[in-house]
Amino acid sequence: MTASTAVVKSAGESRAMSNPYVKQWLDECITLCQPDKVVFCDGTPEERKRLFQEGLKTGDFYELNQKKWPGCYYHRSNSNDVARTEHLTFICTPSEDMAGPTNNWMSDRQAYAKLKPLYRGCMKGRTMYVLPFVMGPAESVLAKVGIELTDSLYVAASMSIMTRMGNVAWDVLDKPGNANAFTRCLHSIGDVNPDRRYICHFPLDNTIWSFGSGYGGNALLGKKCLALRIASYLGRQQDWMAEHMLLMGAQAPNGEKSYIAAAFPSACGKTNFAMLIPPDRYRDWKVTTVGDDIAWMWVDEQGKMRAINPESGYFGVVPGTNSKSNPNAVKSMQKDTIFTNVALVTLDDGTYDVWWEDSDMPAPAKALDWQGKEWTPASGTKAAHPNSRFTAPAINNPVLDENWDDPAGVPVTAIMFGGRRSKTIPLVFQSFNWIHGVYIGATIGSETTAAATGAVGVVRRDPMAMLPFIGYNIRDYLVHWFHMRKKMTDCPRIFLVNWFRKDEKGRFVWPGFGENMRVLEWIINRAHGRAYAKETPLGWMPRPEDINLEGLTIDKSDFVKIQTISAEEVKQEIISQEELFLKLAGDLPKEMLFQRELLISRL
Ligand code: SAT
Ligand code: MN
Repeated sequence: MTASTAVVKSAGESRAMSNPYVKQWLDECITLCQPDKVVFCDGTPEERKRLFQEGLKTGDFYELNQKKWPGCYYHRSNSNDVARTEHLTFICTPSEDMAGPTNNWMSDRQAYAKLKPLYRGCMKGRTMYVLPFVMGPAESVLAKVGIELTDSLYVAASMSIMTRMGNVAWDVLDKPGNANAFTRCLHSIGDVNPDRRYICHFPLDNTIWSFGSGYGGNALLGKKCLALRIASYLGRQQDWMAEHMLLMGAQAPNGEKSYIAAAFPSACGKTNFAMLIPPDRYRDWKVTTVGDDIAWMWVDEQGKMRAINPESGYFGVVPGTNSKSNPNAVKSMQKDTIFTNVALVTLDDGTYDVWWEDSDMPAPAKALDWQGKEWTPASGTKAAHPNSRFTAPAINNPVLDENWDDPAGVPVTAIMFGGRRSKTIPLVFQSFNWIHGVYIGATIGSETTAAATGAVGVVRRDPMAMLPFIGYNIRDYLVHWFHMRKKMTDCPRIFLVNWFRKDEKGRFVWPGFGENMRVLEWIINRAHGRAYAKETPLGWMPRPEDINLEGLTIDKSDFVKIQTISAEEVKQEIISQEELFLKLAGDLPKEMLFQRELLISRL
């Protein structure tokens, strides 16, 4: 440790220093980064308040009007730093085969050598925040501790919302045999230069080094980096799964409760689905949220699959969120929330308000846009960045599930895969069995939207919606999915859904949003062995009379239309899956080949 570093004495400091592994790693990182000051965070609401106050001075935060937005703050990130940078994200292992064909790979030694000079002295003149956190309820069999060292106030405040932070983490490390069981997360925003930006994962060392970005998925290292990439690697070693899935509860009028895990690629409405409000006709049903982004799943002693949400907050897309599209998200962000990269509006009394496209509020006459530039409705540009975000505590969610924090997790009744597909893929079908379900999940595709750069409407394969998040070789990941079945006495039923199928005039046929409840009801009834389905080449499908269509603007013939399977279109689909299969070259698990052949022969 350099003599010029001031370590702020606190309870957290003494707990950190009493752990020899933490102490040694911390000493190394302080010597490398040379911060002026080291602050140990405890994750309390009082501390978060102090971080916000500090941020008002440094310019990291703006305080919103506290009457309208109690406890809410605004943050603007660098305009070159507003989304995850998959091309700068690496799995760093001795052999390239460990990372596999879908990840960027760097040798671990090379990565350390490349990044060390970047970190050297990078925190001079800055404060290093030490963030001890737990992913998952601390008493859960899957709970994982991480410690993030960061020079970003925004990251410190955000992590205290998104994770269980503070003493709870030191307590887990103090249990016998746990002292060294933590993910070492080193983060610096550096000079936010994309040419010096690296998000590196070292699964063999349980280590993450992130440099040069302050954006959520790149910088809140508990989220995608730990809870998906590192965790998926650990899950493979330890027989559990880390998946990019929402977790929701659905309680039927008779009190029966089912839990569903669902994987949709980005921009397919995961957060909206996890907070779904049943339509009037389903008033006696209750839908509740366990999680909106990540599920960790394992097999319990009875051979049943259970799941926890490792996070304790939501980091959701803001534009398009309003009391029609997602009333529960609107309520979740009403207090104690950080808004990032939306538009900032100055009110008459000089306090600040926020605005975004498709919010409940009409556009303001003028505002500062997400880049801090003067904006008016005539500007012809977006005021809020399409990927602007809210960071809100889970406890704000009015439909938070009563078991969301239960260390025993929730039982998983069904797994859904989905994507945005204007043709070919029907509204809903069930896989014939687990292996067929894995094939369906592994081959899901989604059409690119205007929110992302590049051509719109191109189908991109995104296996299990995990393409950028699998922390090891996709071949082994798929084999792991097959292997998990062998551990279960009975397994969740697997379904594919597509809310986005269009008619010949290019209009969405299915009404979506709360009406997805009708599909959910069929899925739940199928999973419990109660609903009828007919066999088709793709899987088990409901007939119009098997789904409640009462009171909808669409009729049975519309329903038949979006359930139609065209052999020609499915053949095209199989051909377009080749792109993914070729990437896996000689490594494709045989089950995948068999499933494809069986599908072809069913046509
Ligand atoms: O990658 S982020 O966590 O920033 C957002 C997301 O894709 O869920
Ligand atoms: Mn996500």
